[in-house]
Amino acid sequence: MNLIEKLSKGLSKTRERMAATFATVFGGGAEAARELELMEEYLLLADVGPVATAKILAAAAENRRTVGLLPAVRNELLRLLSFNVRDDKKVKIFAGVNGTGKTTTVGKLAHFFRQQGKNVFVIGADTFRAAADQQLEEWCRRTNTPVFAGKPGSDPASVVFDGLHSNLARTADYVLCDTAGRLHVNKNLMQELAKLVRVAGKACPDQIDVFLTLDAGTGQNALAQVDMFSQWVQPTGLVLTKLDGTAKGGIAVALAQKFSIPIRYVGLGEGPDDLVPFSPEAYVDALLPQVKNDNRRH
Ligand SMILES: Nc1nc2c(ncn2[C@@H]2O[C@H](COP(=O)(O)OP(=O)(O)OP(=O)(O)O)[C@@H](O)[C@H]2O)c(=O)[nH]1
Ligand SMILES: [Mg+2]
Repeated sequence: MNLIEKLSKGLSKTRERMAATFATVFGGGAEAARELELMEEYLLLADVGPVATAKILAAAAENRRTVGLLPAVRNELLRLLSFNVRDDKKVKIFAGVNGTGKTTTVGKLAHFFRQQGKNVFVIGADTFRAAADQQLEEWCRRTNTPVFAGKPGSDPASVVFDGLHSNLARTADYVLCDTAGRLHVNKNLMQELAKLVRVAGKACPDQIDVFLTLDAGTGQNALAQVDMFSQWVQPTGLVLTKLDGTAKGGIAVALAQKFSIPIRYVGLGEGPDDLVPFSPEAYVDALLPQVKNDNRRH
């Protein structure tokens, strides 16, 4: 299965929910007002959110006359989701709320980079959860990636400091750093994360990406998570996990509309190959229902 097929399969729950209605209305010459109503309903059900939905439909209104509503919305979505990704940083710190998929993403990304022949080093700075180091070590064993995991209870910033000053970090193309899950409303834990990122930045100036990991299934709450994390650290990228198991795949659009933080990777399952770099085209094609013959003029 190629990446587009994978993403398309992952988002099928979102898409299939209304595909039949869509085919009837868009393929059957319904009135323009009904099309608009349906498109709005579709975007809201996919969890694009009311603000982004209103903006997309307003922006699509102009083009709609010439190309039809569906292609106009498609263009607007592509515009929203296309980011200028600045150069890739060597050190990638994964942060996020508990259970969003940080450790799994580190494992999958290590696999992804290893397949490209890159040297990867992993730092396990989740010293909070008892079995965190074992989970990470198991992932690294599968991908043959060296890992330095901090002792349970130790200061995560010190773990990152030690890890980044090791020879393995120096010679690696990429260093992936797993951190403990934390609630965005817990001030102490957010301070701890800010310190960890500061320490990493001192060890490797200008080489730090902070990737905020979000569970696509949490819907609009993901917006609050980005908001709160951004008050403590500056996320340079978002990772949207569990897109395979949700009918709320449209959250990527809401995120893109609200924050100018690029979505970098999406998680589409629990296996090592189930992580793909975010592609706006693949995402939009997988999100929107495919309707044939939508070339009518209004
Ligand atoms: N279906 C699916 N499951 C995922 C995906 N990413 C992670 N998971 C699962 O989600 C669960 C939590 O993943 P973890 O990687 O442990 O999450 P975490 O953010 O490290 O969790 P904490 O360290 O406890 O905060 C595991 O069962 C993973 O297999 C994904 O893209 N799709
Ligand atoms: Mg974890």
